[in-house]
Amino acid sequence: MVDIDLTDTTGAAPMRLTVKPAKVPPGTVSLRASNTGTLAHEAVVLPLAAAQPIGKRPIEADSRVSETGSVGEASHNCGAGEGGGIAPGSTGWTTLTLQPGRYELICNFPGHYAAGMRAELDVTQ
Ligand SMILES: [Cu+2]
Repeated sequence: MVDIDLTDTTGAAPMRLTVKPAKVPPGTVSLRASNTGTLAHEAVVLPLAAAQPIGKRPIEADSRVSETGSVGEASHNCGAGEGGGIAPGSTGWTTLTLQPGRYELICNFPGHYAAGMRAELDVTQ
């Protein structure tokens, strides 16, 4: 079980996405994303290339980043998988099978990635 905290400061930056633990073994991984902020948030799991740093994805015209290659997300309010966002005070979850590698967990609501909502999850033995 990986716990993800999604938060903001009364709708403003800094916004934060934190992951605990930040390192898990490969295989079945359950993600539980709790929104302790004041806006809707989500957690999307994107692979990272070997030397790719977190926080450097290009911001597109809609103030979001590309989700190409996404391996899953927790964005359903009080439910599993993909949805319209996790409301303040609620939790969303998903269970994924993760191969070894580095992943970046992000909130892709417009502007939230740029405002700081990203963290690394390492999947390794
Ligand atoms: Cu967010």
